[in-house]
Amino acid sequence: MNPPAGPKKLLDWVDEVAALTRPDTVQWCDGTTEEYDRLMQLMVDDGIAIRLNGKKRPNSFLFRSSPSDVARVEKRTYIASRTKEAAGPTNNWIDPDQLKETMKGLYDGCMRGRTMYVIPFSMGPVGSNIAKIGIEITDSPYVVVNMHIMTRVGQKVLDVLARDEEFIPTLHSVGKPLAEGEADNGQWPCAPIEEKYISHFPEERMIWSYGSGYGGNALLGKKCLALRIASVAARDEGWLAEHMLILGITNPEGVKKYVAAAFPSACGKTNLAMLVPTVPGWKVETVGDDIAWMKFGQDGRLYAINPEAGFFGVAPGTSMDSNPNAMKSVERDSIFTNVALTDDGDIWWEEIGYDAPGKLIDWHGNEWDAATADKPAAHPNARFTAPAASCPAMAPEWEDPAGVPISAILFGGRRPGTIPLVHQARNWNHGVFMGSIVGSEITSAALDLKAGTIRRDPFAMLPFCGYNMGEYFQHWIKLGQKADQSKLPEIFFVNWFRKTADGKWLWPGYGENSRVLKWVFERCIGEGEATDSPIGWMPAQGAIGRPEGVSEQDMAELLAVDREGWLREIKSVREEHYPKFGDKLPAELSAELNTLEQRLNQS
Ligand code: SAT
Ligand code: MN
Repeated sequence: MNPPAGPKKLLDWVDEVAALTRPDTVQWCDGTTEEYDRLMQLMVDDGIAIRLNGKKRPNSFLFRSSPSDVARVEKRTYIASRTKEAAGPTNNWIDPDQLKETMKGLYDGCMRGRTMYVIPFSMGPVGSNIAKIGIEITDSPYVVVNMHIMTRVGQKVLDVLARDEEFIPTLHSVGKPLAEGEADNGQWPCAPIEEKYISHFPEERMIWSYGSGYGGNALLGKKCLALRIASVAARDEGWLAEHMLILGITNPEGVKKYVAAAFPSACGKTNLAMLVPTVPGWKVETVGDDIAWMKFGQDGRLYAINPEAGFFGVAPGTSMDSNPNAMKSVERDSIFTNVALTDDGDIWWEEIGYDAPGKLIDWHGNEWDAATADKPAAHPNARFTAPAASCPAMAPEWEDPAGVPISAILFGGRRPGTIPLVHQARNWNHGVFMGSIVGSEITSAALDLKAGTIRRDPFAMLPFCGYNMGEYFQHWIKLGQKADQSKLPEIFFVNWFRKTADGKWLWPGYGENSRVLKWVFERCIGEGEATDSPIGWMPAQGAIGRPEGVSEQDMAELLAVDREGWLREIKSVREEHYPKFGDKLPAELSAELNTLEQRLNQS
């Protein structure tokens, strides 16, 4: 595709980047199938991509990244706002001028020997008033094909751009220029860790990424734009950009409600978004599995869109048992990164639901034998990229530009103790309090935190909030104050991860979580029996059906108020968590903490 006509500031920026990075050629992306096929063939020919067996996995490809480039790198992710305070206590900050200086040095000539691609993309249905347009410049064809799936790319986006000229510029390079005659030779190009930068300039609404080709470091529409930069825009414009899945739930009478839910990573967000209910007659449909952009509509209700168009899901652990809809989504037209390859040209990963069929090639490209292997065949953060349209569970209205009205918001984390299966906030501020204390218990000693401590991840936004997290809490409280109280979503705290003292799961999770969703649904329509408790509304006895294999005693434990545990929780929040936010912590949240304590002490 030739350079489009205008807008001028876009063409100027592209010229400026090309002059700095000096690619061999510049290519504008049109988002067509022809373009996708051509780039895939190019990468197959270069030995970067492997075409999978078309009979088993039609139109699908495998990539293997460098072992030094397998996940987002939070250490190298920066919020370069004008002041350190604006970035807040939980983000890495560098002065923006200094960071630009450093990065311009790295970008200088960094695309030599490569093609520079210009990708016009829309986050959200093209033309939706909640959607935003971005341009990603990248020297990675892997990024282009992933962006084809994860976002909406192409001419339609340029048409909108020609009209309102607004776009978010995002610049990406793998950071591996090629000398004359040099080629990648099948090696994943990237820069060493200390040269990687995932940088955000919130005031300018701009993203610069260098040195990594993987996931959220490189697909800049996702965490960088749709969360970090969008959260800043949302604060300024009075809406919400959240790390939340969106699902629709329909009761046997055909009434449908929408739920948004935030969980830290490794809590099964994609599984919940695509859940197959065990409760007869109920249906769950997917609107999104990772990000929600929510705006108040004219009618005072909160409407959500999924800004993405595909799934970038963790492969290991995904099976016909844990998530049949995800398995069906990756049957064709998918990209796999760092999974294992079978000898008949298909993919395999740990806990895919069947044994490795004989010898495999692992994610390093080496032979792997289940009988002798001491390391997994797929990287634990191996991913599939699949079009949302391939998922059988998609709600028909998932691309509705108006979004879907949200009735309930769930927060949750991995908490073996204290937090019950579900409880409901008394009001909006109490719900914001719940979001602010979200966290998961540290299980692996790999992190230099003691096992058993809680890694707080408020709103599951800690790595994704583009500004001061204390101000982010304030923003949530302010939106609630301004809204029509009767139209605000109900807020719930859920926990699928309770364990017994001897380490056994108390709750089966997966499809059985529909029992909790059913109660949430019923609470939203003024049904669903609840009792008042010191921590909020709890399901009345019998209000949540008991899954097979869960004893009455387990059920009672799952739905009890653990007074001692909550008092410890309060202490930990008061002494270790809230002080991080200093005077930015809203007084409303300290007040909620005190109220909770009083109610527990009176109980
Ligand atoms: O790599 S992504 O940021 O897209 C996914 C994740 O790490 O949550
Ligand atoms: Mn995520």
